[in-house]
Amino acid sequence: MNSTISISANAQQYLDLEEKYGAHNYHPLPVVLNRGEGVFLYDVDGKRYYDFLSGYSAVNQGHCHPKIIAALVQQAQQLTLTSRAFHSSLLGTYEKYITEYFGYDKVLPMNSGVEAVETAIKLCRKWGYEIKGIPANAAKIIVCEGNFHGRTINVIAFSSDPLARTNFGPYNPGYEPVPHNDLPALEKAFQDKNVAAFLFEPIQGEAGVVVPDAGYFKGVRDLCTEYNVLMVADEIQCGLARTGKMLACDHENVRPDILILGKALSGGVLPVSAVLCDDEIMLTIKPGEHGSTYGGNPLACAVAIAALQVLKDEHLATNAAAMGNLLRSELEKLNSPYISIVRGMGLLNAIVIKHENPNAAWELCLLLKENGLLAKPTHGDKIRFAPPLVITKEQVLECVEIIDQSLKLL
Ligand code: IF1
Repeated sequence: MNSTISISANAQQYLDLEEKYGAHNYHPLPVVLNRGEGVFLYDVDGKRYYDFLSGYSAVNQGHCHPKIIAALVQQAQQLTLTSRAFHSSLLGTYEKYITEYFGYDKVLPMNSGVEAVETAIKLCRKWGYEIKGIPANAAKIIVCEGNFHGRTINVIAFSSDPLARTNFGPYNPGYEPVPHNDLPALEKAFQDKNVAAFLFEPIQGEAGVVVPDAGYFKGVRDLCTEYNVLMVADEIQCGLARTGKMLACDHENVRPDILILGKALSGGVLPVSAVLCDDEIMLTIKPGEHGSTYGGNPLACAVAIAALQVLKDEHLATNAAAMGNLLRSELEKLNSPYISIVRGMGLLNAIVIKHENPNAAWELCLLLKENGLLAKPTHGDKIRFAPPLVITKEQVLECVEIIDQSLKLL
């Protein structure tokens, strides 16, 4: 096996600009993209790739979906931002649409995913003090080991990933980790009367697509109800049809007390996130107690309505379920000596690579790139396979062929 980093002089010039003028907070694959359409990305030399990352599940509807772009362009020519100092004709319309779509009393619109997570944490604490009666400043939030909820200084306080938290201290208190997929550990943590909430990803994405045992979501729901703890589902990555249901929690017909959405809420067009919950929780935040310059802006509202409508109109959850089953079964049929595990739900999948070379996952991603498929390793030996949910059967089979050919070169 040899390193297969090949990049054109044309593309190299873009890397050089980033190297010189940009922060070095990522280590991207050596590819420079300038166009996207559906499941495909195109580099500056016109080469076409299957996108098996989907912007970390932000592009569930496919790149530059025409209906989402049309909504963006139309609204962008009319009104993009009023701030929340004034009302806009779009906000209430969007709020009605999305709360009826997911079945909650209210929504608090934000921008990035981590802003929505921070908002949910603030709601949990407010509810804890003002409704549950937790003593002032004593509220605890239970989180999962291996979590990823974003990169703000508060959220990394409860990250278990050294990369995400080392040398960013001091770390905010008030969080206690338990293993994901461990109901007895969760119930033990709930013995503390100061626990306000349990914040978790139904399926842990960054940890390498960790799918919990059947019954876990239902077990979490029952424990949260029994101990009067808010069940907070971060569905920023696993939601919005990605796992073969509109929400990952839908696989067990479980309704979180607080639902956090982001990423594909805009179809990859601009940052849009949202926190949904019922009045008892949402109305603990009073005017002036929380906000955001761009939160709920008319452009985001128009784009989010279009993005959500596409998920339903194109039955993308059903397609994700079917194509995910096909992808996993075809990958298993390869019987590659280098794949130790194939796992996932819907089109949120990962393979675990076993190879004497610790860089094998990265090397395989370079080979996949050469063969026309873009994917990225996560935590060393895992590679996420998460194409846009519009992928067809023929395209899945072509991608499996690319993966097979690349594995043989490893
Ligand atoms: C990066 C990871 C994925 C998320 C969940 C909240 C957020 C994310 C479940 C925050 C964001 C992104 C962030 C991006 C890479 C990507 C990622 F590798 F970082 F962990 F998807 F797994 N909850 N995930 O997955 O949303 O503020 O970014 O909009 O930071 O490198 P955000």
